[in-house]
This record gives sequence, C-alpha cells and structure tokens, in this order.
Amino acid sequence: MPSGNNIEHHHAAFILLELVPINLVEEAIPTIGRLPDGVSVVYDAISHVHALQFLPDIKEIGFSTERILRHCSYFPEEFSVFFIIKHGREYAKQECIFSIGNENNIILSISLSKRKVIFQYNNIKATFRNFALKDNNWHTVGFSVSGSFVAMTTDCLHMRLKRLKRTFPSFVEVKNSTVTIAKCPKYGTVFRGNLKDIILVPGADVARRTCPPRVPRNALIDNRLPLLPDISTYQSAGPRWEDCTWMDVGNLAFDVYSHSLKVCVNGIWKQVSLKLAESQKKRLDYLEVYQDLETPAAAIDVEVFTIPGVGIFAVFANSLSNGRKRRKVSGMYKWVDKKFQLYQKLPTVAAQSWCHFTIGSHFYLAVANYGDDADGIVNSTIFRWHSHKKKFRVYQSITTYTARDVEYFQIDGEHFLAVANHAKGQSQYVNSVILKWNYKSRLFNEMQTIPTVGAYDWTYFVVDGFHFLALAQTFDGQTTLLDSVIYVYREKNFVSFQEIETNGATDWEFFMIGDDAFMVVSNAYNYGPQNFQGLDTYRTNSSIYRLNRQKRAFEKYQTVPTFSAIDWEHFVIGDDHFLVVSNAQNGGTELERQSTMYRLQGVDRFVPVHNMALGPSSDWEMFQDDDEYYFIYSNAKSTMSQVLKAKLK
Ligand SMILES: *[C@@H]1O[C@H](CO)[C@@H](O)[C@H](O)[C@H]1NC(C)=O
Ligand SMILES: *[C@@H]1O[C@H](CO)[C@@H](O)[C@H](O)[C@H]1NC(C)=O
Ligand SMILES: *[C@@H]1O[C@H](CO)[C@@H](O)[C@H](O)[C@H]1NC(C)=O
Ligand SMILES: [Ca+2]
Repeated sequence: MPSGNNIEHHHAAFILLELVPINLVEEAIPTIGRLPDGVSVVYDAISHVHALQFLPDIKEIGFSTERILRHCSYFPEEFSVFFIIKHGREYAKQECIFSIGNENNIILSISLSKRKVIFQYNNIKATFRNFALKDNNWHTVGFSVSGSFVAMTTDCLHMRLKRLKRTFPSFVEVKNSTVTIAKCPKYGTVFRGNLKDIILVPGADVARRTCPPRVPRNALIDNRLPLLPDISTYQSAGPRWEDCTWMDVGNLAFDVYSHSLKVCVNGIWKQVSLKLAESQKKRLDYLEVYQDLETPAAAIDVEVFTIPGVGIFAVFANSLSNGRKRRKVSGMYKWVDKKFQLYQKLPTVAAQSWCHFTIGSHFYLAVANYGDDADGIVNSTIFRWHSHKKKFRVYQSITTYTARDVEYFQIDGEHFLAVANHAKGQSQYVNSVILKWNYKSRLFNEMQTIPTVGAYDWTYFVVDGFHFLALAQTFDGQTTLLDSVIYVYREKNFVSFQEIETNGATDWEFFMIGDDAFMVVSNAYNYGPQNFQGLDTYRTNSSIYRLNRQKRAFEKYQTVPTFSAIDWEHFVIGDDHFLVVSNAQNGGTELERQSTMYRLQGVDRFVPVHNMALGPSSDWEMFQDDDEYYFIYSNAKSTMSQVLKAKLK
C-alpha cells in the first residue's frame, strides 16, 4: 500500500545493498602516465607487482570525498578498509598511509610507527602493536569497524579486536572533507614504504569475512601479491586474472574492472561475500509461514525500517479495534532474535499508512490518520525517535482530511512529505498537500497544494535525475474509473507529467530493471457506470507500465487480472525480479482469494509463480537479515498479520 514504495525507503531498510568497494589509490592517481610530483612507480620483481613510492615532500595527493560518497551526508557507520604495503625495519616517527577529513576534523586515518599501527576514527584512536609490517614483505592489512569495535586483520593470520569508544550511530559528517594518500594533514610524515592499494568498503564485517578458512600454520606464506590487474594494466583492455596458488592464501585482490574484492581460496579467486553477494546467486524456491504476529487491530499498511545501531522495526497502520473501548493505537515491533516482538504502541486514529525517514541525526515516523468521525477532521502525526528513551514521541501534528497516505522524499538536501487527503466530509474533491521541512523552525510547512479526487497514495521516484510523484486516485463519487496522475518536479513545484486511467487505484509501485523504469498500479475496485450491475466489484485488471524515454511517457507493458489488489511490492532475489500483489479478499472464489507472486521471465514478462492461500493482505514488504529474506504482510481484516521466510535454492 501507500508508502514503503520509494527507493529511499528501501535503502533505509536494506542498508547493505550497495556495497561497492573503492580503491582510494586508483581514485587519487587514476592514470599512471601522469604521476604527481614526488610519486614514483616501482616494480617488485619477486612479487611481480607495481606499487607506489612517495618522497617526503609531496604535496597533497587526494580528492574530495564527494566523489566516492555521493548523496551521503555521513560517513558509513560500518565499513572496512584494506591496504597492501611493503615496509622495511626503518620507520620515521609516524608514517601516514592515508587520511579522510579536513584540517579541523579527521574522520579516518591510519598511520604506522615501528611499534604501533594507529587507527584513528572521528578523533578516537585505537592502537595495535606493529609486529608484522617491518619485514620488507607484502602484507594485506584490513580494518573493520562495526558497532563499538574495530578489528584488524593481517594476512588473515592475525585478528585483533579493539574497543572503539564511540556513540553508535555516530553521524560523522563528510561535508568539506578530502581523501589524502600517504599523508595526514596534522601529524606524522609521508609514508615511506611501498603502497599498492587502499580499498574502502562500506558495510560491516567485510574484513573478517574476507579470510578463507584457516590454513595450516606451516603453510609457506610468501606474500607474493596476487593483486591483479596491477597498476601497469590499469589502461590495458582487460583483467589478467591468473590462477592463484595456495601460496597466495591470505591475500586479497581488488578487481578494478568488476569493482569487487577477491580472495584466493584453494587456487581459485573467490569474490568476497559482501553480505549479499552469496545469496544474490541463490534463487527463490518457495515461501513458508514463519511467524504469526498479533496486532492491536486489523492493519492496512506495514512499514519496515532500520534505526542504525538499534535494529530492524516493523510498524503497522492499525485501524480502530471493534472492542467496547475503541483503542486508538498502532503496533510497532522490533526484530529480536529473528522474531518480531511488540516494542511500542503509537497513538493513531484509524491509521492508513506509515513512512520512516531521517533528517540530520534524527529518525522520524509519520502516520496518515483516516480519522473516526464523519467530518474527518483528524490530524496526522509525525513522531520522533528519542535516542535515550529509545522510543518514538509525538513531534508534530499536521492538518489532514481523512488522510490515506504520507510519503517522504528528499530533493537537493530539502526534505518533503506528500500527504494524500482522501475526502472532506462527503466530497472526494479535496486538496492534497506537499509539505517541506523548515530548517529554522524544524517543522514541516505547507509548500504546495494539489487538487485531488479520492487520493489514496503518493509514490516518489527518480528517473534520470528527475523527481516524480505518482498519485493514485480511487473514486470521484460516481465511478472508480478515473485518471491517476504522475507529477514531475520543475522549478520548485510539482507539475502534471502524465495521466493514466486507473480503476479504484490504491497504490503505485515504482521499480527499475536495468535502465528501464517501471510502474505498476493496484486497481482495487470496479464500481460505476462501467459496471452498472455492480457485479464482482473486487475483480479488476491491474497494469504494469514501462517508461518510453523518447515519448516521455509510461506505456502499458502488461496487464494482469487482480482481485481486491491494494498493494504491489517489487523485490529482487539473486538475478530475478519479482512482484507480489496483495489480496484484501473483498469477495471472490477460493482461487481468487489467493495472493500471487510473479517472476519476470524474459519475453514471457511477469508470470505467476506462487499462489499463496494466506490471510487477506493489504501490504507486503520484504526485508533481509544476514543472508535471509523475509516477507511481512499486514492483515486487512483480522489482528493476525504474518511473517514469511523465503526458502532459497
Ligand atoms: C573546508 O576545508 C578547508 C580546508 O581544510 C578549510 O580551510 C575551510 O575552512 C573548510 N570550510 C568549511 C565550511 O568548513
Ligand atoms: C491540527 O493541526 C493543526 C496544525 O498543527 C492545529 O492547528 C490544529 O489545532 C490541529 N487540530 C486538531 C483537531 O488536532
Ligand atoms: C480484464 O481484462 C480482461 C481481458 O482483457 C477482460 O475480459 C475483462 O473485462 C477486464 N476486466 C475489467 C474489470 O476491466
Ligand atoms: Ca508496498
């Protein structure tokens, strides 16, 4: 259903999806033909590798962090960094491998002395003894920062853990900072050894997982550097991967062509599992029921989100319970030991939709309240997370009219909420509102009103740098067959981009497959002159659309029969794209009451692969924990929602 459909949200829930290792040396010195002054390339004939050497008086060799951390205001909370060096016995006092930050604030630096390896993060130091890095052999050193610890690994033979006294999450700002190679701005001297690569991998625990199973202690580690392709091949046509030998065990390789990290295991270069890499190769076999979840009332929406350092949560939009005392709450659950547990009840009035977002260092939840009286004057609420109490508290009340949906998005550093107002009194003709965050008052203010008819859902998405909002309109008082509208952001306003005929539309889901942009609509209800006998109103067709860039319009790609469909969810497992459609079961045969999952099968397009006899579902979400995939659906009619687990093959 509404919300949870935009890309930003998915990134929030699946933080680990985009782990792209970056070679900082390659970023700083992209062409070996034009070396900065004071930098030279040396060839190590024994190990058959090229590496860099630096004169003590080099100028700054570096680049802005913006180049590698695009769209990030904060340095990754959890990350790994590797470097490959060769250094003899003679050390200057403190030699710097690299640093990230500016003169006033060092975000991250690693330096070496004869006795110590100094890891500095956000002005906090962790010091390790230097016992391996002075034998004039090549070594791969990895650091992993996770929670309040930093682990250092040397050639996968030694692993040491140190406490990193930091608050978590730390929200370390990256604004105005640079990556500098072989030098730290405030202390130490230029690195005197040979430097091969410095690889930064956002995401926790990579360094630990890069190591192959332990090798016998007597295995002859000769530290022949298997880093291929080496610097000399940066500009050649393709990678020259050779079989690695058992002697390479413990060494890492960074493949500049696939931007992946590889480790030599038993003579074969294996891609390092960046959390998902392994399960990405797997395929979905089937789903099984994993947990029954009792909620305060039937639910029309569920939002899964992560608070860094705290955990994964699911919050349900619970309607009013029917009991004697009509309870006005929605349930929020925390993922503990791989099960959801009730965590907090939030005050809502016939909640319709939740969205989670982050502004600065604060976490928010916004709810669209449908309200409980006929005139529909019930506000919707924004909650803010209190990091000490670890609970959400009411933060701002916003005027809404039988609100159906609230959608968060961000454009050029500004924060927005789009509210779908469904009706005002008896009329479906009511303005919906785009709110904008005011940095001074720290509140959302009205930015634009958009006339809407029976508005049900806003879905935000980006294509080619353009910002879009798709509006689902359900009913105009006469018929469910009416146009829904896609808006595009131009000069600080949303203007109409395209109108698409829909039938009782309650949800848009946007997704990308390669470069192609898709939209799928949930048509929920067929009522009006087109169905004057009022037959099988739950039976509709819902369509998938694909963007035609030349025509600047979404075109019908496929139409599938749906039954009380009020939500689509797109997800990817391995190489496969899936769509699952909710089925709220407002009528129909046993078969028509099933929820259906489709898989994209080339020219066959989306083909039904699973028909699931589950409860009446109103919203589907997928989330991941470790390498496992879970699904959660909200039950539209009863207090028992369910979690399902994907069986992979
Ligand atoms: C940005 O960094 C430069 C160099 O470290 C410094 O001189 C300048 O004051 C910084 N600007 C801001 C706004 O912090
Ligand atoms: C709704 O919110 C507006 C704006 O915050 C406020 O002025 C108004 O009193 C609220 N109304 C109700 C019924 O809570
Ligand atoms: C759905 O599509 C089928 C096949 O084109 C058509 O026969 C049927 O009338 C459509 N149903 C609705 C409600 O439009
Ligand atoms: Ca959804």
